[in-house]
Amino acid sequence: MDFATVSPSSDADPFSRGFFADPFPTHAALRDAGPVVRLSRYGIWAVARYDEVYRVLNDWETFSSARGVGLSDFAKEKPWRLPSLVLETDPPFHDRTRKVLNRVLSPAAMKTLREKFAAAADALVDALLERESFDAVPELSEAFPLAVFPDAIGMPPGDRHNLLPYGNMVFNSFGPRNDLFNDAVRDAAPVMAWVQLQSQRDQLSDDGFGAQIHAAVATGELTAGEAPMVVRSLLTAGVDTTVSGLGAALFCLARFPEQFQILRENPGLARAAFEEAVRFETPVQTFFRTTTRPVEIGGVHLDEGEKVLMFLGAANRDPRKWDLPEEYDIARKTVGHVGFGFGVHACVGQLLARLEGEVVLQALARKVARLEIVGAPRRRFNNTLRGLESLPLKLHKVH
Ligand code: OVM
Repeated sequence: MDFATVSPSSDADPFSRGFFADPFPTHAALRDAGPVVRLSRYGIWAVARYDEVYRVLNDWETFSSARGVGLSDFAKEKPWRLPSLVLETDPPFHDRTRKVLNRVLSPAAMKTLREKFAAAADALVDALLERESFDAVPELSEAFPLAVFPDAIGMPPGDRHNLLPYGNMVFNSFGPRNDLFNDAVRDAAPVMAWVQLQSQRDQLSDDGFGAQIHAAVATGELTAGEAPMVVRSLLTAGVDTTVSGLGAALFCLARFPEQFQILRENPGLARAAFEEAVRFETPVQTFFRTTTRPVEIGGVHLDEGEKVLMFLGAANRDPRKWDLPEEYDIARKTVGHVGFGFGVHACVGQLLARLEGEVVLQALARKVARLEIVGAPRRRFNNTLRGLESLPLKLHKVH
């Protein structure tokens, strides 16, 4: 029997606005179609079940990142930007840059930031409690990372808002060259130049993540040319992701008010509440790999050099893995979710993301009686990120 002729196929477009508005029926169809599915529109393979997503994430030797983690195959097309020295690489090269980032973003490093981050979250929530209502996307989920992350990097003041359009471009660039990508990169040049400038040693303070990355030149871990590129990775991956994660958590806690009450009774659950929001909404929805050899997935044969799309969001709601996956439940055991990926490329900033989520949700748990959605939430469409454009919110004070 020729498995290739019977492998499941779908004409779904997972980079269309209709899909982004409601991806869940398509996620379910792709999971149910089989362990691996051909996406006929793009001539690629896709995995949407938890077990297969987990397998692909954990086998970097077969499922390479070095040919790009987007739709574009760097072996066939010129990369849109200089490839990342960490995201778009394989071991052993990958491990050298990764080791530096592991140290810079280590548990010990997080400890030095916690008090500052918690004070910033308290101040922001206090200010928002004085407002009749506000848009929680610009004023909380964007404002908080922009208030703490550039300082942690040691960036110069000014123009820090550029981090948002830059991230939007890069995360769109992992998808096809559709309108979302073209619109995002229309005025890319000045923002790209700005990011490159911010990554230089002389732009960065002496005490931030940026300086710590550049210090790896003196120890021989990075070359002088590599250090700014590794700083660029932080500037790329560190803002839009946490913006989507915080937005996800706020949207979850507003839509599941009983869960917010459980959090209020025990603010120690803030970290768990954030983690469950990362599972439930999966801010980074997709990444690709490229096969380095012929391989079988669930009896289906894939050739060498095939792009494989991993639906992290579908895996995080796979009923084969999760009980009541459509429920936002802050008491759930979320261990194993793939919202931060898994394996050698698992999110290197995940402790920083969790710290940001934890301090914001702790501030809300302590100071706020109820979150009320006071207008129509709107989604922000991006080829990779699932997030919100607008979330009109009112915070009710504790009396
Ligand atoms: C990087 C990079 C960019 C986007 C995402 C990411 C999720 C890393 O430039 O290294 O990780």
